[in-house]
Amino acid sequence: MPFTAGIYNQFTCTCLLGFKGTFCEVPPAGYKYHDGSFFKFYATLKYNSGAVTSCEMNGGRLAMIKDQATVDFLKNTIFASVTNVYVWIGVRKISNVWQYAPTGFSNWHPPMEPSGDGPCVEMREVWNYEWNDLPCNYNKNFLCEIVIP
Ligand SMILES: [Ca+2]
Repeated sequence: MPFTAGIYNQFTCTCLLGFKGTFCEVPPAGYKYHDGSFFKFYATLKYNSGAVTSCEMNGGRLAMIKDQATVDFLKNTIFASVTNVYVWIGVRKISNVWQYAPTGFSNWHPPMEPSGDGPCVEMREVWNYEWNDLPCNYNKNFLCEIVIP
């Protein structure tokens, strides 16, 4: 922690939604940090639209996976104690074009995905967290991300 309490008392931090502490260093409950973002797995079943709303209400979005290191973090940390995960992520097909994180990273399950089932995307534990496209009106758990500006 690069801060020392008490020597910066000439200002007050305005925290992002859900963050607390003198320096807003305390994330919302259950969120864990990796490489510029906080992630949380929600073990609640929702349609994709409901998952989007839940993430937004908590100050974030459905998670965008930007690289393999993030996949490894999720596997080893966020999903370490969860089994049989089918989880909505934020990748979407809009006007027939897949919208990825700015890195362009994708993690489709070979050889058949994306198979054209729908514009929403889940990660599947049984596929080593590779991706499946599917319709948005399934009930799934979901993964939210709060990006630190
Ligand atoms: Ca599919």
